[in-house]
Amino acid sequence: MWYSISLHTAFVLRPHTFPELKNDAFVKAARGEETDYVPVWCMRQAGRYLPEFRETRAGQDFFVTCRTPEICCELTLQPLRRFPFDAAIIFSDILVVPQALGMEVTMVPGKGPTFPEPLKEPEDLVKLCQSVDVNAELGYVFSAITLTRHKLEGKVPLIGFSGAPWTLMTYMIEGGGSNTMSKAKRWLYQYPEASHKLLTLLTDVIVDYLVGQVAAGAQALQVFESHAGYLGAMQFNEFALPYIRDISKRVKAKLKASSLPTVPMIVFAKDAHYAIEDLSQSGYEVVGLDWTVSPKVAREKAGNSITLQGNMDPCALYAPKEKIGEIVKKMIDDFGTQHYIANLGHGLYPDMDPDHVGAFVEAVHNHSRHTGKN
Ligand code: 1CP
Repeated sequence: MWYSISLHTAFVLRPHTFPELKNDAFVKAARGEETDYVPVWCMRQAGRYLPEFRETRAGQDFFVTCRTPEICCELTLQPLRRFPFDAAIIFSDILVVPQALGMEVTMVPGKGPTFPEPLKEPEDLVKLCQSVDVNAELGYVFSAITLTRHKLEGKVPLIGFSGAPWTLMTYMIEGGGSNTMSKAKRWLYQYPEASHKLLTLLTDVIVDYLVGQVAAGAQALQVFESHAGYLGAMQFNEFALPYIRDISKRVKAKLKASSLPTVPMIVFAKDAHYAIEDLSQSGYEVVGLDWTVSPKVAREKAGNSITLQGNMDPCALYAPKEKIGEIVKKMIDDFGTQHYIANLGHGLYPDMDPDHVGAFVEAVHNHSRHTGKN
């Protein structure tokens, strides 16, 4: 009886049948295969810069939205109706993982994510759920992915994502955004053992969460280490890199063991220039770059076999459209058209002009088609 077994078992035993993928440029580039043009998508492409996004979100609590698959699906599809992006990213948030661990997180308009009771001392770790059932706690994300994968009708691939352990740890200790991450960094220096315990717990949940996303239909996975830049090389090597490596290794092993498709994985560690070489050997097919590293330096550090993703300064979208075209041309000339996925170096801001996002996408397609395979 298929319907009496758990959702997870159903995923494993009977994978979904989805519409055939029509535009595989992103997946091919991510796998290091040759493409006819440079695929492009934008971090935060499903976001507040779109009037239709603001309308759909209006008056609705952020995390209620995240828990409503139909709305997540709609928000994910909105940017694709406007622009010929080569990939979609599921609308959700990295902070659903701390929620799954039992923490309360609210999105305060004008302020951002807020944890009323952040972790203060190592004793607080016992309050966290020590073994998370991702199907029970995060099944709503899986449902959103499955629904969106159907509604995409194979137009472009769907990217799933998670925050990386260190970035999630910062929110859980800081209680929200922070300029210094000094509370979270205090843990690294004062309580290294408890820090590793927390990072290990997060890693375990993230691994199951990412595997669940693939079972639900995600065709690529991005791991966001957005707060990597607050760590120096030494701390990154101790508190971030080992967990980032562990995630790719364990996700791939679990996908294989469950006969699920192996999907390309992207690691985006913002401002971690010192780590580009290590990240390119950490089991991910793609290394995402922020705008503060030059394409040539990044390529030298990463080697030729890895695919790079990025890295236009998001604020370049404030420039006139012709200037955006020039910046894109230089970026593609420097990265080359192969083993490369165009993106911004971080997410879009709410005050950005959708027309300029369109100009960015168009410039990437036009210039890379024109330049040919180099
Ligand atoms: O009401 C709203 O719409 C709030 C704005 C918003 C949006 C659109 C938040 C709050 N999250 C999201 C969606 C979101 N978050 C996506 C959706 C898909 C897409 O990219 O189109 C993704 C991938 C994220 C991931 C995320 N959330 C990251 C990693 C990427 C990054 O920006 O570095 C981080 C750090 C968060 C935390 C978060 N969520 C929201 C805000 C404002 C923040 C940052 C808070 C802070 O540190 O100050």
